[in-house]
Amino acid sequence: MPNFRLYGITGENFHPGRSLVDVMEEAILGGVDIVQFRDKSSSKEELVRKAKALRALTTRYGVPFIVNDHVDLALEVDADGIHLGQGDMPIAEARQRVGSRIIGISTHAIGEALLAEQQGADYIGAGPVYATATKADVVAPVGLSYIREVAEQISIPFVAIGGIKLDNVEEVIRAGATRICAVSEIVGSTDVTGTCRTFLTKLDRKGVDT
Ligand code: 3NM
Repeated sequence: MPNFRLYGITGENFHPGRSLVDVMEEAILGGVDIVQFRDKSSSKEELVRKAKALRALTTRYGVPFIVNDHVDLALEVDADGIHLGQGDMPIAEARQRVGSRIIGISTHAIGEALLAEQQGADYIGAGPVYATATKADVVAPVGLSYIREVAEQISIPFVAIGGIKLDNVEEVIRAGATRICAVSEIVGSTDVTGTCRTFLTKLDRKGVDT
């Protein structure tokens, strides 16, 4: 799969009055280099409309586009991949459906991460590092120790997620994360582009301020 460092996920609740495409375009301009459409509340028609708009945007910028949960939707809009939760369809079944497209899966414990790698996931999410209100049904925070474990034991790309902010990301990076995802901190920002740039600067510095 293409390399990435700053993983952007949509979160429309965090930017009332601002369009989904505008906010994600600002994120891409700030350096988000993979975009996931995550939407737990829209109707089928709305999901298709939004996913198509994001597909057009990401194609324009040459950024991979991932759809959360909905394999049919991912195929319908020709997304580059899908992202699964632990409760979603098994990776083997997803692989049959999406072929060589990217498959990512959320993991919250090292056993899940090892299994995902063994079953052919292209990348994993590792989290939630900190408490988050963005994902309703998420497990308790797994902390930096999980990031250290994954960094040591997993060979496929992993992205740290969950409660990551500009003011705590350095310790996540120092724990071994080279890829970061933040939802509310990015899409809820009054300066989406600037926030993304600052995340990337911190990644460049490997979490060490000089
Ligand atoms: N997945 P924020 S945590 C979508 O741990 C998601 O699998 C998580 O949002 C996981 O950056 C999370 O606003 C929400 O905390 C992340």
